[in-house]
Amino acid sequence: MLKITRATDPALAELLDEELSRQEHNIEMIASESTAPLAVMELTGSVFTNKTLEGYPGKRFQAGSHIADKVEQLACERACELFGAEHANIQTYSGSTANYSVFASVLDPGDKILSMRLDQGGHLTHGSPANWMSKVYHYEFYAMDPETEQIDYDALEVQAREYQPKLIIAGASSYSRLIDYERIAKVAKEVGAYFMVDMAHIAGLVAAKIIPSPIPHADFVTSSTTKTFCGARSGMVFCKAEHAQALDKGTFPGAIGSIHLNTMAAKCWSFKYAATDEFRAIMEQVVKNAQCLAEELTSYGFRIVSGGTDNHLMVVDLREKGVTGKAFQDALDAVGITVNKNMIPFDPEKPGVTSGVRIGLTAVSQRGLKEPEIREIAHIMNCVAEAPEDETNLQECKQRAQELIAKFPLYPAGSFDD
Ligand code: DSN
Repeated sequence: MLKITRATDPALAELLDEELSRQEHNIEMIASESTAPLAVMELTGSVFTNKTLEGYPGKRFQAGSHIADKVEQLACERACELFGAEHANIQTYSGSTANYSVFASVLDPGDKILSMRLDQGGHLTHGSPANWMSKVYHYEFYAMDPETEQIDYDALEVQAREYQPKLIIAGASSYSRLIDYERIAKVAKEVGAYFMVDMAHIAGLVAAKIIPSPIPHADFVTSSTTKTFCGARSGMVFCKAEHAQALDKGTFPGAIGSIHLNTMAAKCWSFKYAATDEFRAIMEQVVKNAQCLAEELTSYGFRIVSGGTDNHLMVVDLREKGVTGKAFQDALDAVGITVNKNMIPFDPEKPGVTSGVRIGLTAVSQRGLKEPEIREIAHIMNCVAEAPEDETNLQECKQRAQELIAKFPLYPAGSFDD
């Protein structure tokens, strides 16, 4: 696959080889990651990269669009069927631009948005002061109930009534529980707000009907197409038919320029693949593996935020183990298990240190790992936490991790041979 790069830029080809080897030999458990199927790789690098196109099928700004029009129409039809949506716009480049598309569709500068606290699971583009959206709109944030570490719906309702936002956002980057979309939709309707769900993390589980869908309840549903959806590095937005015109205008020309037709073709393939029994079986195993890991880690004395998980991820409170999120992340990295440090709700530590890590099960489930392997990973994690600075311990853990993952190839043998 890298034949020409190898000949023309050996230094870069070497970095690609190193990254392939890193992914192959490591146990990748970053919750926002998955492994793109080879068809997605193929289509992402396809001849559609060459075509510049703006507008919508039948209303383009450039000629030569009749074939691309068919791809976009097919992709939108498949997307709507897969998710049971009334309208899909799949021109956005990522989950972030999917969110910007919705803001551009229905909000004016200065409008008020109510969204989930970033340090309790929300997303950067939902109003973090570090994100430029915070300069455009006014934000208030809802929080977790300190007891349950789940969304405090009563408080959210009070906030919505007092704040009178124009948009309420649900959806998160590190929230392991199901969200009561119906309840939030009800309060959004009561206060006259639009309701948007960012399902980026859980889109694959929703597509496979493993967990409830936000589509029937929300005005807009945004997503990236990586994460549990296991597709191209891109985005998608769904909405009710009544908002279709606003969404299309808000997306182009409102928020983006020309389409990335190469990733659109890859998304089109994924919308077909996500309807298969094969994909559904992987998604089922993702949740089983996540629940297995949560139970095992609990048995070793780790505390799982909110007590468990209903989806592909969990946030683990490490305080009982006497190790910070950063130290545990680095020690796991040294043994070849990749996770990320993560704030726990009401975390006393700084964001660069944290008291927790976030662990996701999508990529390992795609590789075929099941409960016995997950139990072994939990045991390795516990050994690492017991002595994160002991080099001999880390070496032993690394050997066990490598032996385990070597039995589950990242891609079929020979996939990247030239
Ligand atoms: N929000 C980041 C994450 O969940 O890792 C990337 O989308």
